[in-house]
Amino acid sequence: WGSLGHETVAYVASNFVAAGTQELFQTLLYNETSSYLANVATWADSFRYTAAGRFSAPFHFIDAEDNPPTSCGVTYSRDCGEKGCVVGAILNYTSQVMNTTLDSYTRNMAAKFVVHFLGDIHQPLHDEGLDVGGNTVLVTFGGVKTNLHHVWDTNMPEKLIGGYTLTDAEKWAEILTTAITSGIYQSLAADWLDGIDLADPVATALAWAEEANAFVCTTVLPNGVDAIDGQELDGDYYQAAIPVIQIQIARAGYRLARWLDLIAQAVN
Ligand code: DCM
Ligand code: DCM
Ligand code: DCM
Ligand code: ZN
Ligand code: ZN
Repeated sequence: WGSLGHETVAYVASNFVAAGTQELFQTLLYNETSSYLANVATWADSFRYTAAGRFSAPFHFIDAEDNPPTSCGVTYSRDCGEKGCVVGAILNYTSQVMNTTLDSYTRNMAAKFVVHFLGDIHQPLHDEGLDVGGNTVLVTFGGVKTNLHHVWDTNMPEKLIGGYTLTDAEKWAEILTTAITSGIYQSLAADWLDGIDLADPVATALAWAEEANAFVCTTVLPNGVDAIDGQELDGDYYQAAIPVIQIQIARAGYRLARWLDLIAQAVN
């Protein structure tokens, strides 16, 4: 996701975490405001473009070697490369946040990675290897040349909300929070937490990756790459994608809240 998506995931999570969780993460992140998660949600994207952070670039995705739209699926042993992937990164950085013998610099960085990677794993094209996660599929959106990955990360969320400021993210998060507590997601949200197991972060994250990757076959590439190659996607394609983007941001935020709650329970 772009900054709007990541910050919205973070705000949704802040709306659901327990008081003790908020306290722990405000301390780890040196931020006592209500934006303590949103303010660090895009840090991992800046870090990966620095020399010191290059190692973390593969941690933002898992390149499923499936065959959409015929066959979708994620396998840890097959798809998590030797340089790492988002599933392994969630495992490693979750363990670092919980390790109170580590220094606060390391745990601060780990907390920022966890907030970011739970967002990215819910973007369908971050769980797909085809055409470098859609990066080499050239399309237009509103007449502007871009690529399929960027359309999902940024163009479609920003068209929906009309901007990408922190305030835009906060507003979108309020809408999704209401949908979870009393709206279209109310009957579904409890199931979103099924299978969450802090003792098995790989199984937990793989289930999230599988669920997001399934949308590559149904919604991202329903008729294959050739059907959208060079096409304008601001039309029927956008209309079909929006419900998927909305539910994936909502799920990511709700699950991030529970994941941070479980971490805080284990640490406190
Ligand atoms: N980005 C950045 N610096 C750059 C290029 C991109 O911070 N030089 C950010 C903005 C994009 C985001 O990276 O929206 C995409 O990364 P990801 O989907 O891994 O979060
Ligand atoms: N950004 C974004 N959507 C845009 C333009 C920029 O998410 N349409 C992000 C990418 C950069 C950050 O905002 O990381 C700052 O962008 P800028 O330098 O364009 O203000
Ligand atoms: N990306 C991905 N899968 C890949 C490579 C990259 O999901 N195999 C994502 C990470 C960024 C975006 O695509 O969100 C652009 O990546 P980069 O800036 O590394 O080209
Ligand atoms: Zn991306
Ligand atoms: Zn990322």
